[in-house]
Amino acid sequence: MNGAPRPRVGVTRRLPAAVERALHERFDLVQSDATRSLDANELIAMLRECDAVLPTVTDHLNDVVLGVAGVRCRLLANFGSGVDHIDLAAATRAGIVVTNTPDVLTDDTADLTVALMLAVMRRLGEGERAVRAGSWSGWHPTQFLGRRLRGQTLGIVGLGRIGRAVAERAVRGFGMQVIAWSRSARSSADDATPIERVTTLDQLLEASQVVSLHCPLVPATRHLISHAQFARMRPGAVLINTSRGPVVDEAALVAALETGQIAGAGLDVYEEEPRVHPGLVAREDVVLLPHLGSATVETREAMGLRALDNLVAHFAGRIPPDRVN
Ligand code: 8YV
Repeated sequence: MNGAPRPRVGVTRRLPAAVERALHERFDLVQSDATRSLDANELIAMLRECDAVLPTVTDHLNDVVLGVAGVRCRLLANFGSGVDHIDLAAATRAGIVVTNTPDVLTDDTADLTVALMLAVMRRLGEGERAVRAGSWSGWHPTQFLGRRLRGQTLGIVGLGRIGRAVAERAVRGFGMQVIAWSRSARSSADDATPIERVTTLDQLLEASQVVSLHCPLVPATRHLISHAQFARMRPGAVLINTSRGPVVDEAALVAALETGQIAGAGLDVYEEEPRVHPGLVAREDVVLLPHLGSATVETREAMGLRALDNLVAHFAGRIPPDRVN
């Protein structure tokens, strides 16, 4: 060991062991042992004590937290792709670089989206609950009949990496037709998967049997799907959300389900996690998962190592590869 002090890195949650080992080899870690997220005062203390912080989606790094005096932290190496829990403008004002972990979670999040599509369309939650409750009376020709995916139209809102990966699975694996709408008009020239781009969200909602959300949460996408949008959806349609809870107006979703405006929903994310709207919990036609999109051993390790790459680049004086501000 030479005498140069190692950078001090704050880690807000326990991470997969391989990631913690890799971080430990390079940095002095200030790590929370708590199984909960840090509160504002704890986050501020970490920002003041550390050269960089590795936060997760449950750490609310808002303008108050990032605007305090005496912050030593110069990098927020987020563990995850979405950075809506970080006020990017406040971070920039405070001279803090923010990075994320794209790519590595694309496949797993797309897989989970397909799992939710199948679960809702084939009524898996309902059937599983019946078996567990002992209320299953045996096979019956018209019991728990769902809808097949093949031939249905899937509408993808937000055609980024995950949206494209879902489209690929839907077309190649399930014989669905895919249409897509994005706020940004990115070229799809590189796509081997046939995806028809529509020019308005309403067009997509009116044509889709399954609507799946894959846009980031930014001011323009908060409550992107609300009363007016549910009114546009087809009566038998279902909504899948593996992006961010506040993209959907949950009260409007409950109303749309109650009035039969739509036929079901599959959700991995919620407006105020971990709280789930009681009107959703009560329904059989809704499948509810606890924010599992990237929750595999492989991906959580890869996310940690990608955050490590950003830390290493930063402390080597380079621009981190996944800079977002
Ligand atoms: C992560 C996610 O579990 O990457 C994201 O944006 O929503 C999830 O896959 C979460 O962000 C971890 O902090």
